[in-house]
Amino acid sequence: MSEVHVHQVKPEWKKDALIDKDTYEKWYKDSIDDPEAFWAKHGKRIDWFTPFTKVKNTSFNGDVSIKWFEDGTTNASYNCIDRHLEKRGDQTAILWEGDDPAEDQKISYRELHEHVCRLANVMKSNGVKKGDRVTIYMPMIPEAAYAMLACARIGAVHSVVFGGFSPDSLAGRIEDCRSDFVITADEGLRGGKKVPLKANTDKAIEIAEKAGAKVRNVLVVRRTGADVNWVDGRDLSYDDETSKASTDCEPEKMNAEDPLFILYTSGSTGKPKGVLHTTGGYLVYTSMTHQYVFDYHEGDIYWCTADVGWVTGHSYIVYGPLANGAQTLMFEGVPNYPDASRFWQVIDKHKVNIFYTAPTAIRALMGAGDDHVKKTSRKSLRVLGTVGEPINPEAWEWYYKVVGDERSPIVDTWWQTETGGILISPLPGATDLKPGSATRPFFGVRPQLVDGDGKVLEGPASGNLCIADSWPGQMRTVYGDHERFIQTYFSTYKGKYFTGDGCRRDEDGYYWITGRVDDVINVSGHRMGTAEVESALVSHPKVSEAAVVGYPHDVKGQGIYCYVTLMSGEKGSEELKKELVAHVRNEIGPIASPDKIQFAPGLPKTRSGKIMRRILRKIAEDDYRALGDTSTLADPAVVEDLVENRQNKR
Ligand code: 6R9
Repeated sequence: MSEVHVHQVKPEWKKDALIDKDTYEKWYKDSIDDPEAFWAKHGKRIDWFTPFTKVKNTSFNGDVSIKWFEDGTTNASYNCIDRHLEKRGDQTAILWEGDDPAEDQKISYRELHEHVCRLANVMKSNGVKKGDRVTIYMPMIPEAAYAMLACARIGAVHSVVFGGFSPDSLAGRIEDCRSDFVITADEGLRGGKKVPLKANTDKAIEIAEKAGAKVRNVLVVRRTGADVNWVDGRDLSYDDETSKASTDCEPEKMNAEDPLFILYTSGSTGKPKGVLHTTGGYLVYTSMTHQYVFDYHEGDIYWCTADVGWVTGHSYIVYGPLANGAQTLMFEGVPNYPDASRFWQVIDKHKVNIFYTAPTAIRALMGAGDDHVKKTSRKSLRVLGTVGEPINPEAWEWYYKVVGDERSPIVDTWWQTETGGILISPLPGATDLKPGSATRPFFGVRPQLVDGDGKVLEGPASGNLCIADSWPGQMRTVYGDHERFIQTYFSTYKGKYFTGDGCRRDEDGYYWITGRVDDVINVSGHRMGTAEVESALVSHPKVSEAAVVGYPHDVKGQGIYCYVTLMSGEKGSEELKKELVAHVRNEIGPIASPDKIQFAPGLPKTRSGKIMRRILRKIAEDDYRALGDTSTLADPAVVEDLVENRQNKR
């Protein structure tokens, strides 16, 4: 291994930091020794209508049951808005920066309250009740946050679907949670390009209704003003409806364990799972991690560049920051529009103090050259963060030196849709940094490394990353399929939550995530099940079989490599490759676009018919000399053809 360059906590990072080294060690120890007492104390950081008397009631065995603060009642929207009105009514809550640099908007907490109440009343008067599922398919505009908070206010469960997903993907998600109310926009705008959200929604509903779903209403926000198809009786105009609605709406009294949202995410098998998060524990955990991981201080301008379609947008654009009364910047655009200095321009324009983005963006901007960064000031920056995939030390150092001018610590935050919030990360004033390591666990988090036989490894070691005990932000179930929840996360290693990630722990107890150990690939920080891409490919009439693997990609982290066997009589061509790429984009969305397609007369299979992905991964990485034992293959000759025609020759 190359030598690790340790960046010690600088005196100026420590100076006003909320947590220093000693406090971290003490709090961490307390949180592990007595979780009940620790979380009883920190559970009070949010406002409760009825205070909880029970703190932790969790089991990772048997039927797996996770309950936090179970007899308390509260409301997420109340905590993100109402409780700030007295002190911060006129302070900005959402700082919106449009795709077009000339467009921006500031929404104060008081205005946020008004917008959310109006929308909540519109939903109520159109029959949305506590417990109903509402699908949100939106661009990054303030109305997306209003929609989430309005659901939370009336106790409806939101399911946000990323605006880049196809009508098919949207249909599957509407169908799975039987959602009968959809909120969308006429069109989205990203990097100067329009995204036909309403047209996609219309198609999705058609598909979903064929499968038995029924959508009662579609509420449409006007973003570009495009002329869109309108279904009378079903479609509602956001402007018309909200302008008539009252600006007062009592927040619903929610039990701590009442569902807050469902968010679909990819796994190694089957269709995407509806990850279910509940109210109290999620809010305690996201607000607490937001405060301590980013060393958030009152008045800071905070910017997380994620999309609300992903969990990072839920926890660290909307719920965490707003629960803390922060000014959260919401960005509609992309990093390279109008040019590759956009992020740094926005930082200067709004004097951003805390900036949180993804390694894939950092690598892409690094590739665009330092000039784009250096022509901006970035003096306001105090803390930098990354999330979504492992960050390579080169990109880390560039982020640290060129973007941060060596003034700001980088928090490399490891977590998952399932974990609700950050589990492993440095704290700016407490943790010495090692580029590429997510460093140490957050309070209350007990990581364990486990070998293939389930043995817990001590000291420096490499293994599969598990978490030994529950934390308040953890998912509670897979929506509608608790058995799948148990099978996916708690059956591989008895009594432990298995993350699906591989990990190394070094001699200082630092954690280094090495990537997924299952059939999930991480493309630009987006999780993709190889099985999903395979099923999209085989739905093409000319394809008989497909196997998909990830391979190292300079910018995306991992690229999508597809081995495709055609129906007999069909011939592979460049044309057909293009057709297949378009087909997959159409089935899932642009984020699933194959990077490489290799036509293969046969796939390497064991005698029992199992595709040997290990071999396919090696060939895709152009590392075919290390193929290992191929003697168990039904037909070892197929491997020669695959190697001969590999698409990644170096
Ligand atoms: C928040 C989010 C989760 C998977 C996770 C892991 C990878 C996320 C990481 C990281 C290394 C980090 N991942 N953060 N790997 N270092 N700091 O990304 O959720 O979309 O569910 O993805 O992403 O492999 O298992 P999600």
